Amino acid sequence: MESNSGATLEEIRMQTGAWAEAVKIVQNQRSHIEELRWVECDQMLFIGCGSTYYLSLSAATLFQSLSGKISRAFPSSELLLSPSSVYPEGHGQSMLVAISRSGKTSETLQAVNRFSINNKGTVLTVSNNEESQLAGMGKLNFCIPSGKEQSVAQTKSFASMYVACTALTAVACNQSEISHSLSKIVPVGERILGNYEELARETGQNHALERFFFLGSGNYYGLACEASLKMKEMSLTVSEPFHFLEFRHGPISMVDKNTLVVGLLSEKHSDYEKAVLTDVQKLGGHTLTLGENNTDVEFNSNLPEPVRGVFYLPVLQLMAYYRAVSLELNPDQPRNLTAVVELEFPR
Ligand code: F1P
Repeated sequence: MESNSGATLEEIRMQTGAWAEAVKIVQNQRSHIEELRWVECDQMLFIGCGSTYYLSLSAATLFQSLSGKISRAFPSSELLLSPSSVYPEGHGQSMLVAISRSGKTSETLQAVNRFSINNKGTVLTVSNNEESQLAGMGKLNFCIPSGKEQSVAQTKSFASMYVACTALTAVACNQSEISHSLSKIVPVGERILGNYEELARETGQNHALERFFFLGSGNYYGLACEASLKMKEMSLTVSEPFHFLEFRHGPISMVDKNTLVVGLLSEKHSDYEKAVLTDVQKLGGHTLTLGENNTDVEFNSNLPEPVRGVFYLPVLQLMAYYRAVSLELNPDQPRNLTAVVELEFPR
């Protein structure tokens, strides 16, 4: 089965080149980013669909924690269907970061159009397709072509755009240590890929596991959502994400010996987070932890926490890939999915 599903595997394994390009592309526009009218912006909005919505969730949380500015994420469609939930009454200017691998998803294009026509503020875009409409719609456009993919499910593209959002946040928030640390992520990523592909394969191929939960708090919640989506899209497996401590409030009733709970551990609150996983183990469930150290998947990066988000992705992407292949599914072409959703909207 691996022979006809090579694109996804290659894209996951080769993603660190796209991480490096993302850092470069953002840092090349450093002076333009610094010139944006950040102080006049009342709120940051991050939007996307599917994977790029989950990316937005993580990016908005990171941006708010480093800037102190209100930062929220929405599915692009909410700017069209529920604008009152996006723009508070009497609010001033927003800064919109529109994220899309293809740059062609019509909900995202329409949301940006509507935002601009209604003078809501400044638009920035993050994508992988320099020929797309979206890549020309922002005041600044961060396009990472080496993140482009053949596969339908996003892996390296997601990671490249996530790194771009981290780099953008670092420059916008004047966090020079984080900007500098981003130049060191590639060797760490390559080491993680090299050290843990076997673990990802064994876990993915373990058919005794029937359902998966991904737990993450803060900016790791969006990444937990994305990891869970990979499991669904590629391997058609029942999978759900939760904020760590939410798991005890109902979902834990699903735990049995056929359950794997994956913990995207933070540095600050790992004691609280590990306690949830201990509860899972007491109920006979299995756990897998990722984090800087003292975890099943150790990053050992010695880099500041805000740059570590991307390190959670490769092993979880590989796990979904190997599960799909072991179930004789083609991860390059998930069931019922197209790479881009293009809809007609009334003008
Ligand atoms: C968004 C997206 C993908 C998903 C699916 C449909 O695309 O939701 O995340 O895998 O194939 O489209 P994009 O706007 O990021 O190109």
